[in-house]
This record gives sequence, structure tokens and C-alpha cells, in this order.
Amino acid sequence: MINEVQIKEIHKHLEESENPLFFFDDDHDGLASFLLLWRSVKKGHGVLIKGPPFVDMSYIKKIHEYKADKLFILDKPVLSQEFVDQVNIPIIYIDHHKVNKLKGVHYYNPQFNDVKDNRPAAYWCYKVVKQDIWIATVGSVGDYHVPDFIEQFKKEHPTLVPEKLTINELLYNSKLGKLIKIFNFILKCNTSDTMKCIKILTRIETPEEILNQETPRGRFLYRIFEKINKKYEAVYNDAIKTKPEGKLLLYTYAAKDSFTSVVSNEISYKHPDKIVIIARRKDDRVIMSLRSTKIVLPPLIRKALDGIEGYGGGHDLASAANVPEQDFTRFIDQLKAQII
Ligand SMILES: [Mn+2]
Repeated sequence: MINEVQIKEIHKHLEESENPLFFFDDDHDGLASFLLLWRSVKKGHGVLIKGPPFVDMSYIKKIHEYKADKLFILDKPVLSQEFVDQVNIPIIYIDHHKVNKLKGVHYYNPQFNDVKDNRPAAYWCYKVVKQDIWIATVGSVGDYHVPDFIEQFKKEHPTLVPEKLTINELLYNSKLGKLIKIFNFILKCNTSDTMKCIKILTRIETPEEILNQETPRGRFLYRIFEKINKKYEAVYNDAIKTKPEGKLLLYTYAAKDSFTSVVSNEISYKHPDKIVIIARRKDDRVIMSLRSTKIVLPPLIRKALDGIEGYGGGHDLASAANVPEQDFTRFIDQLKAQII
């Protein structure tokens, strides 16, 4: 866990900074983490880090652009020493993926003293700011974790949760699940709409404002969600027709939009006994989200990448991989060989 002393340290970094810069991952947990920290101090700027799991060197220029005095990196699985060495302001790195070997970073990760503790970034950010429980719940449940404050959330937002507070009910049978989708989908529209939506989220007061379209800004968010959701449903409705082959359910598509993560979660829920791979062809690469309910994925992926110029990894039951298109079949074959 990230202990109480460390939580206080993060809080101090946040309070001390006059112009913090927040780099955050492009999913519900990254966005929720940013919103929690920003809304508690209302200063600084957020930068959405899209694409691969690492923070690209090109983002360093943002630090100078914004004249930031501290850099917070939220929920990004990979940070390189090379990146850290190029940054001349304090870096506060809050993450819950496999620990990176790094020097010169204020590094907060629950896996430091317990590799099994991978409670989401937003969970820890909530411990720091102690406000906006709904945003913390979106980030946590979206990352497949039922937080210990779920009863409190239920008290404050009774209509958003299902009767049974299990992870699958919360995700697939509640308004909270829809809210998580809203957080994800606004990150998938064009940059200018995404920026507008994030700005609105830094100011919105309640989740009901969005879900029930109670205000013009809530309506705006909801309409953007609906636009992306149409595209999502087209991919999902095609993917759900896929027949599993042995222990594997593989679906490949080539649309412009990236839905692999959200689709794989939902298909895995419908096929809990399969390893689900949702793959998207993009340029000459194939980008995959892999899900399982029992078999631990990262070692499988590592072996499947043997002899391939690709990368992959992530959580035990929710991972990602990226390989050149011409090696995709080989990757799948090398993965299948391990599960049959
Ligand atoms: Mn996360």
C-alpha cells in the first residue's frame, strides 16, 4: 500500500506547488486521478498522454511551455530513466503497475511493499484529497477494483449503484458503469472536444449533472458520449458474434477508433472462461487488449513476443500488447501454444 506518511507527502507536494503539471494516462483511472488532484487545488495544467504505455520524450517540452514547478505523472505504467534525467523539476509519480527501476523520482506505488496490491491510481489520489468520492469511484471501479469507500459512495449516490456491489454488477448493470464509459469515451473524440470535456469535468458538481443532463455542460458531455458510444456499439455488436476457439476468443478489427480495452472488458464478462483478445489493426501494427479471469497474462505475453519486435504487459488479468502486422499470426500462435 501507499502508507499514510506517503499520502501526506503527496499532499504536501501538491500544496507547495504553485504551477503543477499533470501528465495522465488516457483512461478512466488516469483522468479520474488528474481530476481529483486538480479539483483539490485548482491550479496548474493537465496533459493527456495518449498512445503507448510509456511517457514519450516529446512531452518534455510541455514542462517548459507551461513553466511548471512540479510534474505529477499519473497512472502511466512505464517511465524511463532517460525521461527522468531530462526533467529539471521534481517528479511525483503515482502509479499502480509493475514497479519501474528509477532514480530521482518521488515514486508512489502500492506494489513497492506488496506486489499483489494494485489498487488504482485514483484510489490513492482520493486518499490524498479526501473529496469527490464519485470521481474516485469511477477511476477505481473502471480499473476492476471495488474500493473500501463504496458504501459511502452508495450513501451519497444511491441511484448510481446496483443492489449487489460486486465488480461486474457495478460495471455492467449500473449508472456508475455508464459514467465510467463516459469518462473513457470523451478521451476518444477529437482533441478539441476532449479538451473541452476535460475542462468541463474540472468544474462539474455532481455525476447526476451529466447522467441526467441536468445542466448545459452536463448535456454537452452526454452528447459527446453518445456520439462515440454509437461507434463503440458497432464494434461491440460485431465482436460479440465471435466464436471462441478452444480457450481463446480473438476478434480483430480495423476501424479508426480504439475501443479494444472497453470491448475486451465487456466480452470477458460475457465469456469468463476464455482468454479474450481484441485486436485493432492500425498502420502496420496490431494493438491488442487481452483479458482473462484466471490465467495470469503478462508471462504468456512475454513468451508470445519471443522473436517479435513488439511490446506488451500490464496487470495479471488485464494486459495490452503491440506487434508489427506481419508478426501478428506468429504472436497468436505462440500464445495459443501455451494455453492448449
Ligand atoms: Mn490505472
